[in-house]
Amino acid sequence: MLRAESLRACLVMSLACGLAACGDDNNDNNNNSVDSGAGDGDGDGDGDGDGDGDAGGGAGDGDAGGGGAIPTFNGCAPADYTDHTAASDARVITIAPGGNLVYSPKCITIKAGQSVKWEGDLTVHPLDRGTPGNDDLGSPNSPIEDTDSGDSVSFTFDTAGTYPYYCKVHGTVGMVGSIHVEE
Ligand SMILES: [Cu+2]
Repeated sequence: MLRAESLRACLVMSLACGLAACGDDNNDNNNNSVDSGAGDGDGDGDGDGDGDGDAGGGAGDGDAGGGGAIPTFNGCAPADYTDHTAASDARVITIAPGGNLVYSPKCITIKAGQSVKWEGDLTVHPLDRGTPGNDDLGSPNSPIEDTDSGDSVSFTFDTAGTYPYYCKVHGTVGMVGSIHVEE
C-alpha cells in the first residue's frame, strides 16, 4: 500500500512538473510570437513603401512600351496619329495646303495593304522616305520612293510598321509626317 501511494504521488508530481514545464514553454513561445509579430509589422511597412515605388516605375515602363509599339518619328507621337483605316477613307495627304509648309493630315494610321496618295507640287516639295538627314529611319523596306516631280504620287504599304516621310526642301522647317501601318 505504501509503495502504491508513493508511486501515485510521484506520478502526480511528474504530471504537475510536466504541466508546469509545458506552461513555461507556451509562455516562451507566446513571447517569441509577439516579438516576431512586431518584426513582421516593420517588414510590412518597408515592403509597402517599396511596392508603391515599383508600381510607379511599372506604369512608366508601360508608357515606354506603348511608345515602342509606335515609335515617334517626325513629330508623330502615338497620340498624334489619326485613323484612316476605314475602307471608305480616301487616304489622301495634301502637300503644302494653302501654301503652308506642312502635310495634312500629317500622321495617319492605315491597314496593311492600303495605299496613301500625296497630292500637290512634288517639284517644289520633293517627297522622300525617312526623316530629314536620315532616310533609313523607320521600319525597313518603306514603299515610299524618292519623288521630285508630278502633282501626285501613291504608295501601297503591304507590311505593318511605321514609315516616316518628309519634304527634301522643307523637312528641316517642319514639313514632315509619318504613316503607321497596322496588321
Ligand atoms: Cu516642301
